[in-house]
Amino acid sequence: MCGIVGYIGYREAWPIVLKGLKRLEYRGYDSAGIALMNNSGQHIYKKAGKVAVLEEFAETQDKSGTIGMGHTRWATHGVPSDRNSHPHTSNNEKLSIIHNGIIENYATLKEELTNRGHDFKSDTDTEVLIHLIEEIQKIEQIDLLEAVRLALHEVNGAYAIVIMDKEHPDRLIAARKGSPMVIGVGKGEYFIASDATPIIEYTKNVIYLKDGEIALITREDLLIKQLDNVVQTPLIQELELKLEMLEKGGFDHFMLKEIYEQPRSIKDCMRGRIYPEEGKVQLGGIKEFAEKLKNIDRIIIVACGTSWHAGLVGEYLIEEYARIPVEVEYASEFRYRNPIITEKDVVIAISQSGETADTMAAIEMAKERGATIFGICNVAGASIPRLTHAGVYTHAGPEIGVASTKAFTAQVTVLTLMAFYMAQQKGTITTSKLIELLTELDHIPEKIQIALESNDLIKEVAEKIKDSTNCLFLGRGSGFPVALEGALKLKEISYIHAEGYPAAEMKHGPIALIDEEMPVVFIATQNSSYEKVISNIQEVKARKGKVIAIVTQGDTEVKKMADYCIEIPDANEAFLPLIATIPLQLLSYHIAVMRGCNVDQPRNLAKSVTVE
Ligand code: HGA
Repeated sequence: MCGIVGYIGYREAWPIVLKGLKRLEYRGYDSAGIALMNNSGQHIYKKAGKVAVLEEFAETQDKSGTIGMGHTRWATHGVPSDRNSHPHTSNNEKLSIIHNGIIENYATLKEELTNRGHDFKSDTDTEVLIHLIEEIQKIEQIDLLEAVRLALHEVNGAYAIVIMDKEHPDRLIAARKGSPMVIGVGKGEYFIASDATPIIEYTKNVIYLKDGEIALITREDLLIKQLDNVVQTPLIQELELKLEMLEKGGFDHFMLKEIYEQPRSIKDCMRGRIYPEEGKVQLGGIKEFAEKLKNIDRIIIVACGTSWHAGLVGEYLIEEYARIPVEVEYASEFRYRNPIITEKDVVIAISQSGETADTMAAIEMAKERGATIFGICNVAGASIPRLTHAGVYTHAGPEIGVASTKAFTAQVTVLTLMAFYMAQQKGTITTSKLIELLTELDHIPEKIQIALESNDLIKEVAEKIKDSTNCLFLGRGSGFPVALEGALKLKEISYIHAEGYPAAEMKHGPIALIDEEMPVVFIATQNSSYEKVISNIQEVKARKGKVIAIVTQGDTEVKKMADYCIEIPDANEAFLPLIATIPLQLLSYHIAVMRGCNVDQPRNLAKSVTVE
C-alpha cells in the first residue's frame, strides 16, 4: 500500500515520477503528491484524489528539475486530504519525505517534538518522522544521512522512505524496513520505487534494498549502509519484467485482461514443472527439502484475502493426495496467537505481492519457532521470497487490477503441484495415478479457454442480477473456496454485499435471507457432492431464491431447477477450482462495470497490503 517513486539524474523528473505513480496507483489512490527540486528551490504539489487530479492541478506550475519524488497514498493516519498527502516537510521546511508504512510510536514522538516547539501541518505519522530527523540533525550537528540513521533507530513500525534536502539538491536518501523498495541503476541516474514497474522502461538493472538498509544516492554514486552503519556491497540484478506486461493490451480494464490471461498464466506456472508422460512433478524451488517432506507432521498455510482462499484449496488437495494434515490460517490472527509450531511443521506462506505485512510477521514467528517456511509469491525479489527457506513462484506476470484473478488461479496451480510433489515424495500416490492427473492438468488451460467463451452469457446473467443488494455463493468440497472467492470478488469490485458459504451450512443461518430478491450462485458441477448440492438448490428454490448455477457441460438435472446455468468443461474434482472460478470472475467484472464502479481500483482497497 502506498506507492513511492524517486528520481535523480539528467532527465526531467516530473514525467518520470508522474508516470511511475500511475503505475503504482494499484497500491493506493486516495491522494498523491510530488516534490521537485530546481534552481528556484523545492516545489511540492499534492492533492487528495487520484494521480490524474494531481496532474491536472500542476498543469500550469513549474515542474522543471532533475531530482524529484512522488507518492500515491492509501491513508492509515489521517483522512485523505490535500494536507495529509505526501510529501511532508520538516519544521524548517528544508527536508521533505515520502513514506510507505506506519510509524507506530508516532504519537509519543509527536508529543515530545511538540514540546520542543515543532508545529505539525498534517495528521500523519509520516510528518512526525521528518520532524524527528530534523530535530536529531539539529541537536547532534550531524549530516543528514547520519540523522536519518539515528532517527530510524527510534521508530517502531514499517517504512520505505525517500528524503530530499533543500540544502543538498544533488542527493536523495532512501531507507526501508518492512515496506518494499527497488533502486534502478542507470548511467548518471538512479530510480527509486516501491516495485520495478516505474523503472522498467529506463533500466533493467535493479537493486532490491534489504530490510534495515539506508541508501545515499547521488547522480553518480550510491552508498548503501545497514542501520548499524556497516557499509554494504549492492547486488545488482536484472529484471525479467517486460513493458507490455504493464499495458491493457486492448482490454477495457486490467482486470478483464488478467482474467483472459489465465490460460497463458497457468501454462507459465506449470512450465518445466510437470512431466505427464513420466508421472513426475519437479519443483526446483523446494527440491532441497524433498527428504524432509517425507517426515513432516503438519502443514500450516498462512495467508490473507484471496490467497487464503487459495490456501483452502491447497488444504483439500494436500490432504487428499499427500495425506499430510493441513491447517489454513489467517496470517493476521495466527501472528497474534500463541500457536503450537514445531520443527516438524512446514509453513506455506501465500502472497501475490510477497509484501503482505501480516503474512511476513507470521513467517517470522514460525521461523523463530523452528518451522520450515515455503513461500508462494508472484513478485520476484519481493520480501517474502527472501524471508522464506524455499518457495515456488507463481509466474503469473504482473497483476495490476486490485481484485486478484490470475494470481489466484496461479496460486491454486502451485498448490496443486505442491500437493502432487509431496504425494510423490511420500509415496501416497502411484505413478499411474500421477500420469492420469498430470495429463489432465496439462490440458486445464484449454478448459479455461472454453470457460471464457461463456462471457456473453455471463454478461446477460450479470444484467439480471446487477441491482441486487445481497448475493450468496454456495459450494461444497473444493467448490467451497471457489464460492468464497466468488463472493469476495463481487463485494470488492461491485460493492454488493456477498457471502460465500459451504452449501450445507446455508440452513444454519443464511437461508433466512433468501427471498425472490436474493441471487444464489451455486457451484453445482458433477462431482462427489453433486446430489447434495442439488438438494441445496431445491431448498433455495423452495424459498423463491434466484439460482445461478455453474454446471458441467451437458448437465440436465440442474438446468431443470436453476434460473441461469453457466457451463464449464468437465474436470477431475481436483481441478474444479481452476475452472469454476473463471465464470465467477467474469460475473463480478460485468456487474461492477454495469454499476459504474471503478473495476481496477475499487474504493478503499489497495493491492499490496503492506500495513497490518
Ligand atoms: N502512514 C502513512 C503512509 C500510509 C501507507 O503506507 N499506507 O500503505 C499515511 O497514512 O500517510
